[in-house]
Amino acid sequence: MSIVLYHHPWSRAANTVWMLEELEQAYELRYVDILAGEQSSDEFRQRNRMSKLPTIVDGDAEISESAAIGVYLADRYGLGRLAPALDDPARGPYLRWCFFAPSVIEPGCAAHSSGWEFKPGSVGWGTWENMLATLEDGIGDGPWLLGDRFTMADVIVGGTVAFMLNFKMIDERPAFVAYAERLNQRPARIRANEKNAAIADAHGLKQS
Ligand SMILES: N[C@@H](CCC(=O)N[C@@H](CS)C(=O)NCC(=O)O)C(=O)O
Repeated sequence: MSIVLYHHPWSRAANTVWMLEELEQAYELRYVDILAGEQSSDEFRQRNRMSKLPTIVDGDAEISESAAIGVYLADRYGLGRLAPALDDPARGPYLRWCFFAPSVIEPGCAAHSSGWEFKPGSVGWGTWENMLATLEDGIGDGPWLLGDRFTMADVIVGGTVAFMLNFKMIDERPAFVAYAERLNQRPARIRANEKNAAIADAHGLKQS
């Protein structure tokens, strides 16, 4: 039985397609028209009470939250390959980066672009400068967050960095741009981009 991904190409579910392509797992996409509000239907809310994409169903398991989906998929289908094994010393840094995207980069960028007022010591993402510098140090010369080893952390963090660069929500530091360019060359990302674009076309979606 293949994995079902509740999907819209203009959502974080587009990045979940990339995760599945990296893992070379069979999957099917179920289109949820988030522009028409289908994510708020009673049927979809049974799957994800937050009314948000992505959500996956894998046999009896239902998972939402993009980073959790990435960690789940890599452990289940890529342990020792896209996820360090449980007793591998790289496991800690790997998990740190997987959680850094949703808990530090995303709220940090939202706070910065929206001009929120907050005390950096009281929020999990701290200061804008420290968040950027930590990310820049983490990427370093790469090529990946764990050095030569590409992992699901790169799909999670890399997808977020690429999104933030695209929407000009993060500084165009050379390390970020070079990292996004390296990620763009991955065959799985290219395949995912093609699939997402084909679905957007099939549904008549046009970027304004
Ligand atoms: N924390 C969630 C956020 C998911 C999220 O915000 N999804 C957006 C699309 S990228 C969505 O479904 N929006 C529809 C809505 O809020 O009505 C995750 O990382 O999966």
